[in-house]
Amino acid sequence: LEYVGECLQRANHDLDILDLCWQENPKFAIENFFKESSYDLVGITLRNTDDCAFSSSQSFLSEIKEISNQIQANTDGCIVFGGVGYSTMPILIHKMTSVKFGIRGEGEFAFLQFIRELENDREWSRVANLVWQSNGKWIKNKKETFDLAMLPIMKRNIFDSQKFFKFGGQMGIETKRGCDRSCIYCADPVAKGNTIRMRPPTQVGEELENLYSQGIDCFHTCDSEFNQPEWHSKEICNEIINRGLAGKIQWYAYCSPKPFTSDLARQMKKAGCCGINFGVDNGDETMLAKLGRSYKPSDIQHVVHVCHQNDIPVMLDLMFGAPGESRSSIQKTIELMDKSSPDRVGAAVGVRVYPNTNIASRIGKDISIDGLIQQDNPYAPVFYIEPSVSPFIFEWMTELTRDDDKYLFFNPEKAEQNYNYNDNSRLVEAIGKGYKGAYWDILRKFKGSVDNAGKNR
Ligand code: B12
Ligand code: SF4
Repeated sequence: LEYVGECLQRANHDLDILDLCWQENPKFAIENFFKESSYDLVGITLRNTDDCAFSSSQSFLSEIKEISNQIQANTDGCIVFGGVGYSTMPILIHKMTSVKFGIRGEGEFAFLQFIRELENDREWSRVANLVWQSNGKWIKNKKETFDLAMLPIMKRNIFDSQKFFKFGGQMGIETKRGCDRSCIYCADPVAKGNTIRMRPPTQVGEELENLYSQGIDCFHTCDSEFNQPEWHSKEICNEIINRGLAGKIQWYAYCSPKPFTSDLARQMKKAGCCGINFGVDNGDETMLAKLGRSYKPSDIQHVVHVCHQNDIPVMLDLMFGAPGESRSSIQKTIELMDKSSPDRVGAAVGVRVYPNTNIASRIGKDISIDGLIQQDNPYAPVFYIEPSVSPFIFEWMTELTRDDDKYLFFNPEKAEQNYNYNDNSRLVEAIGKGYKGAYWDILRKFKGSVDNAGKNR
C-alpha cells in the first residue's frame, strides 16, 4: 500500500492513511476517520484472506466483510480493493462484500489509470487489472504488467516505519515481482504474474538507504524467490555492498533450491544476508515432480551445505499431504531433513487450494476430490490432504519428529514449536524483548521468557 500511496503522491493526489493495524477498535477508528474529511476515492488493501494453515484454518473474510461494510456506511467515495490477498480471489471477495471495484496484481500504475477514468470518462474497460461489474456480470480486465524501472524511488515514509519495525521485527523490501514457475499449489504466479520482472538495483539500494536513515536495519525480501534469476540477485548484493550498507543491515530471503550456487551464497553473505528460507515442499523425487518442482532431493542437500559453508542459517519449508503423498514419501522427506541438517524445518500438513491455481483446476479431474476439506461455511479456506495418508499423517509426523527441536509446526497446541506467524504469542514476546529478523530465526534464537541468551542484538 505504501508503494501505491507514494505513486499517488508523486502524481499530486492528496492522500490520507487509516492504518487499522494499530486500532483496538476498527469500527470506532473508521467512524472517526471519515468524520474528519470527505474522500472521492477509498482504496483498501487486503494482504491476507486466511492464514493458509490447515491446523487452524483461520479465515479473515468475515472481518474483511465487516470492515468494508463499515467503510461503505461512512463514505460516499468510490471504494476499490487491492492487495495480494485480494488478487488471489477477487470475484469471491466482491460477491461477499458489496464493493464494486478492485485492482488485482500490481497497483501503482493501474490505480492512477483508475483515477484518470474516475475524473473523466469512467470507461472502466480501459483500466489495466481492474475488476468491475457490467450488466450484473463481473469483468476482469486484462492483466498488465509494467516496467518496474518506471517506479519512483520509494521514500517509505507514508506509514510509521519505526513502529512497524519495532513491533514487526523486520521490514519488507521488494527486488522483483512475479514467478515463471508452475508449482501446482502456488498462488504467487496468480497474484503477482507469471513472468519475473526485476527492479533496477539502484532503485532497491536507494530505498534501503531511505529506510536505514529512519533507523530500520533488518529486512525480509518480498520477492516470490529472491534467487530467480541469479544474475539479478547478485547485482542486488553488489549494490548493497557498493553502497557500504552490508555491514550495517541484516536481511533474510525466500529462495528456491535451484539454481542456487555457492557463488551466490558467498555474495549474499557478504551483502549482509543472515538467513534463507527455502520452500522445498518434499524430499521425495517423485513427489517433487508431482508438485511441479524442477529440483531433486540432492539439490536440497546441496543448498543447505553451501549456505552452511558460508555461515548462513537455513530454514526448509515442507508441505505434507499433497496429491500422491505416501508413507514412503513422508519417510524419505524426514530422512532427507536428518541427512541435510538445516537449522529449522517448517512442517505444514495440508495444501491450501487457492482459486485459479493448477491444483484447483485439477481437483475432480485427475486429483481425488475425496482429499478436499472444506467446512460448512462457503468462505472457509479449502485444503487438500491425500486421502491415503490422512488417517495417520498427524500422529505419524509427531512420532517421526518427536524430541527434535529443529521442527516447527502449524500447531497452536505446541506453542514452543508453533510457526504460524499469524497467531504466535511467543513471537510477539520475543520481538517485544528486542529480537529482530525472519520469524523462524527469531523462534530459533528465542529460548523463552526466562532465557535471553542468543539475543540478536
Ligand atoms: C514476504 C512475505 C511474507 C513475510 C513478510 C515480511 C515483511 N516484512 O514484509 C512473512 C514471512 C513475515 C510472511 C508472513 C505471512 N504470510 Co506472507 N508473503 C510474503 C510475500 C512473499 C510478499 C508480500 C509482499 O510484501 N509483497 C510486496 C508488495 C509490494 O506487494 P503487494 O503487497 O502485493 O502490493 C502490491 C499489489 O498487491 C497492489 N496493492 C496492494 N495494496 C493495494 C491497495 C489498493 C487500493 C490497490 C489499488 C492496489 C494494492 O499494489 C502493490 C504494489 O504493486 C507474499 C507473496 C507475494 N509474492 O506477494 C506472501 C503472502 C502474502 N503471505 C501469505 C501468508 C498466508 C502469510 C501468513 C498468514 C502465513 C502464516 N500463517 O504464518 C503470514 C502472515 C503475516 C502477517 N501478519 O501478515 C499469503 C497470503 C495468501 C492469502 N490469500 O491470504 C501470500 C500471498 C503467499 C501465498 N502465495 O500464499 N509473509
Ligand atoms: S512455490 Fe516458488 S517457485 Fe513455485 S510458483 Fe510459487 S513462487 Fe514460484
